[in-house]
Amino acid sequence: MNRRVLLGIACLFCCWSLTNPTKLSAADKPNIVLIYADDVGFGDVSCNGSASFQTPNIDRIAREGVRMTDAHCPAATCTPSRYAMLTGQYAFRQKGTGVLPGNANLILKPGSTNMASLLKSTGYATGVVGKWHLGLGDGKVDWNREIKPNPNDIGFDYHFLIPATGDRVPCVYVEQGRVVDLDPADPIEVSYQGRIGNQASGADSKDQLKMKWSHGHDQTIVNGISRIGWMTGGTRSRWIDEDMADVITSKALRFMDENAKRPFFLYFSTHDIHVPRVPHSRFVNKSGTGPRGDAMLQLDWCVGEVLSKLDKLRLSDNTLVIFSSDNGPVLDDGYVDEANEKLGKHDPNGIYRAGKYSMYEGGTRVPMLVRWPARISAGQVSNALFGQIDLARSFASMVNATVPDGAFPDGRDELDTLLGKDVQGRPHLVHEAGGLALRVASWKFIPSSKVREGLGPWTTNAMDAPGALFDLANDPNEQKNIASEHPEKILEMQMLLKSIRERN
Ligand code: NG6
Ligand code: CA
Repeated sequence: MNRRVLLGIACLFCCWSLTNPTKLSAADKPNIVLIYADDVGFGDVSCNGSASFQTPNIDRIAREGVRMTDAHCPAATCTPSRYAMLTGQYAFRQKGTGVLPGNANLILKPGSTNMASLLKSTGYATGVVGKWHLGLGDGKVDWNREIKPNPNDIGFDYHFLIPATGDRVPCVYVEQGRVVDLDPADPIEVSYQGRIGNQASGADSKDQLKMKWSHGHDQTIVNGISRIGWMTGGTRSRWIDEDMADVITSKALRFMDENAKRPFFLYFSTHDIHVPRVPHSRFVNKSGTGPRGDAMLQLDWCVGEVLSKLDKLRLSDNTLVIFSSDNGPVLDDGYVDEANEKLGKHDPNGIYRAGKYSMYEGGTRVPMLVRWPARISAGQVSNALFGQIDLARSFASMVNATVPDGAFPDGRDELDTLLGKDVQGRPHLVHEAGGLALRVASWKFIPSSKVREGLGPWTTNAMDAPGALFDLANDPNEQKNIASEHPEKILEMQMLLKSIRERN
């Protein structure tokens, strides 16, 4: 080939690259930092309207990128949302994906494709830091040895985990398959069947508690807080809740430092603002709304640390940063922490109805902020319908990876929506909260006869058969059930939901 022909090909390639800005060559693979907060509602961030306290670092992502107003986690609780986000498969298709106990086995199977394994196969360094809640090991977990399989076996090069939740035993960190700083002379045992050992519990030693439980959470006391489940041993390894944000943030920053020279994917899964809400003393009483708001300030600090690390490493321009949440907000989720009493005028769910555990919008419509200066113009607001279920396939598209057959079965390539270019987004989306609800354009169909309501877990709202239909364009707060006026729409949505449900 002569030089002219080569030059011509190079020019064509340049033109193609410029006209296809979302398709990158391998050398341009952006870093991906997915900051996944816990139980943060649509209205808990000031860029979505929280006026009670400010979240300037979280807001910075929106200011420098896209703020999505109609983005949803797959489910209204943690485990199914995370399972679905990482596998691109709705959790209802897979048994055992409900909220897991702290000794559950790993529900992502080694050998099957997930977001991390796909990115790893294209050369990414992959890490998960923070809340896991997708189980560990296989069979009875022995916390005193290497626990396998663990995230290393499903596509993460590095992990530093809160194994389940902050309110579930074992209250220890797991790094690369092992409990951190375990004293072999003080082995750990965990039970969700019945009491083990002779440690104080929340039920019988209330005087030892620094934060009282309101429902559940009355078993083993760790760090003055009683938890769900029983544990003995591992005294030296037990976490201090007040230090948790500092500990996990430092691990996230270290992962970025160590992988600054290659494309990396960091799944930074914060504990905040899940219960127990026990932020570090530097955030206590700073939000004016009690521990829940203080935990939001702490979360905002964590986000700030991540963003300034990217600045310092000069990686901000070519890093896709996403901030979102695993389910909607909740006030009293089992501890007496004044979440209701100190709420004031704060609207954790913004203008939406209900929150965590609910099929109403508040259950799954979460903050979704996306920044990638090299490819996304700043200051956009997108009202496109978007589901986190699409993240894995969209990342695959972004890095030009081939998705293996059968992987990410419910996910769509919504990269253009993520980048603010497609203003429509998904044609339909399933919400999972016990039962299933369906969105099609602005229509919302809730077939269930009982739906959790409010910002606490224990209230239900009985609906009239055949369920409820709302037009979110006119009624974003889902107040006016127009099912009886639109029997044909109900039928159409029932059929679509049935066909999605039956698809494998
Ligand atoms: C519930 C817990 C709640 C929380 C939730 C899981 C009780 C009474 N309630 O069972 O406190 O831990 O599970 O939250 O135990 S999630 O965000 O991880 O899904
Ligand atoms: Ca959650």
